[in-house]
Amino acid sequence: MAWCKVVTLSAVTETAYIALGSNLPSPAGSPQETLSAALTRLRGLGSLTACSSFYLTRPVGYADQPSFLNAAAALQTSLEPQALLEHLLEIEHSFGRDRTNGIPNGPRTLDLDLILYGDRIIHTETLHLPHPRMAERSFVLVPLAEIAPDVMHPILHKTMASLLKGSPHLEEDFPNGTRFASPGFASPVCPDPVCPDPIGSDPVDSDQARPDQTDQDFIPPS
Ligand code: PH2
Ligand code: MG
Ligand code: MG
Repeated sequence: MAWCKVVTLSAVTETAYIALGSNLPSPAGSPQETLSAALTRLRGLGSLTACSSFYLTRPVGYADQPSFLNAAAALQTSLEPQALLEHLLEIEHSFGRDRTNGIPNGPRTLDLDLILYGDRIIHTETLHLPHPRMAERSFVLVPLAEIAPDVMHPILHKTMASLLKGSPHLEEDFPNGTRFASPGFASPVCPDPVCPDPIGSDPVDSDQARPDQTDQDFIPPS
């Protein structure tokens, strides 16, 4: 009699949301090429189930630097949060991220921030989930609400769409004409990302700008 043993491998997975940002050229090329290449690397950490358009955004927190390109991705992964964070830091490093320039919120080749990991609330020395500043950062909320409008913030108990609605700096951080999109690029599937021309063109109202931000700070990345 033959014995047949069936082994079912079922790793528990969770959906993590990652915010991507770049405003300096990296070994992969322009910020656009960097974000595309970073998304490809994220595919190695699980299943990339959604990625947003790329958005050109004003620098927040430290104005004297080029505009950022920002995006968000959903990653279904069996990696635990701390392990995922370490992979994200390693990817940043491989794209030339230099953490020694000492400017808080300063320019960077690649920033990969772990924003949400399911509904986990975590506070350790190296990791805070949900990301503590996500609700005040429209450069995080806009791409996130594009791919996950109904996902709940586990502490504020609001969806990404409703956090975005209440976002205080939306207009000035997103001067119109800063959304890069292509048909089929956004959620739910992630084809190989291609970034075509920006859409929209209305200029930003400079009266709306925060004191730390002026129109001349808005320099599209090459
Ligand atoms: N990241 C920061 C600080 N400021 N501003 C924009 N527009 N986009 C970013 O990704 C960003 C920022 C720190 O991580
Ligand atoms: Mg960041
Ligand atoms: Mg970061």
